[in-house]
Amino acid sequence: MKLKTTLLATAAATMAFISMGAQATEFRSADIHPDGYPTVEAVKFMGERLKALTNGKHSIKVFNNSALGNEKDTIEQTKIGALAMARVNIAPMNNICAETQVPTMPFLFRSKEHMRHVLDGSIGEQILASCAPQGFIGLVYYDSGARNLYTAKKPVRTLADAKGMKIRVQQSDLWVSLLEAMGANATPMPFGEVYTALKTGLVDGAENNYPSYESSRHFEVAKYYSITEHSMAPEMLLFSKRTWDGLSAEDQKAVRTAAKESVPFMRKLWDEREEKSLATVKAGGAEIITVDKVSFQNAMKPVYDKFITDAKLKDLVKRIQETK
Ligand code: GTR
Repeated sequence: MKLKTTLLATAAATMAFISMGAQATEFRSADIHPDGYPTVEAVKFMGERLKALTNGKHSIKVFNNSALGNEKDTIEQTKIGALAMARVNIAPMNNICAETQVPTMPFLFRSKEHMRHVLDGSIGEQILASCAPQGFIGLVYYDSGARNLYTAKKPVRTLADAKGMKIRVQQSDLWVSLLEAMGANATPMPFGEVYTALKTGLVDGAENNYPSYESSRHFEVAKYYSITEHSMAPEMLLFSKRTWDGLSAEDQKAVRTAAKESVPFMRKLWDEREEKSLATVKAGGAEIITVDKVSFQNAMKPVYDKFITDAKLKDLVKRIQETK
C-alpha cells in the first residue's frame, strides 16, 4: 500500500490535473469513501456544476476508495500540488491548521442545525480561510453528523465503561486527548485499517457516524453502538493553493460557486443516508445504546484546556457557543 501510494503520488506530482489542451483541466480529487457515499457524490455533482459554469473548460475526476492513499497522504499531495483537491474530515487537518480544531471540539455544537448555521456563516469562513498559509484553500464543509463510540466485546453505557478500552481514533492529537479524557486508550490509525483492527482485537472499538459505521461494515465486527455524540467534526473540501494560484480569478470564482452549490445537494443525501444506514446496521445486528451523555460531557474540560489555548481559538469557541 505504501509503495503504491508513493508511486501514485510521484505520478501525480507530474500532473496535478490532466491537461486537455487550451488550458482545459480535469482536477483530480481524492476521497476515502466508496461510490454512493454522500461526500463522493457531492464532489461529482460539483464537477458537473463546474463544467457547466466554465462551458466545459474545467471538470473534476473523483478518485475514491482511498485509491490515492489515506487522508493524511492526500492532504500532503494536495499541499504540494500533486493533487488538486481532497475531501477529508477536518480531523487530519487539526495538527496542520490550529483553527480547524475548533469545530472538532467535543460537545461544541448543540445540534445539526447549530452546526450548519455556524459553518455557513462568518465563523465557518474564517476557519476555512485560516488554512491558506499552509497551502490549502478551504472550499466548503460537508456534513459528517455526530460521531458515536462503538465497541466489539463490551457495550459502553457510562463513562466508566470506556475506561482502559483501546479505541481507534483519527490521526490528530486532539482526537487522542479526547478519547483519553474518556479514560480510553487512544490508538490513531487510518480509516482503511480499522475493520481488520476491530476484527483481530488490535482495538476494542472505534467511533464514527452512522454512514461510515455502515459503509465500512464496522458494525459486523463491533456491534455495540453507543450514542455518545461526542463530536460533530465536519468534512472539509480542500483545494491545492499551488493549483489555485495558477487559475484565473474567473475560474477561481467558478470553483467556489460550484463547491457552494454542492453543499445543499450533499446535505440532502446525508440526511437520507443517515436514516438508511441506521436501518442497515440495525438489521445487521447492531445494538443502539443510550448513554449517560452528561458524564461524557463533564469529562471534556482537559481537552478544552489543552487545545483552546490562545485568544483567537477562545474567541471562536465563545462565538460558536453564543450563536443561537
Ligand atoms: C468518516 C469521515 C472520513 C474519515 C473517517 C475516519 O466519518 O467521513 O473522512 O475521517 O470518518 O474516521 O477516519
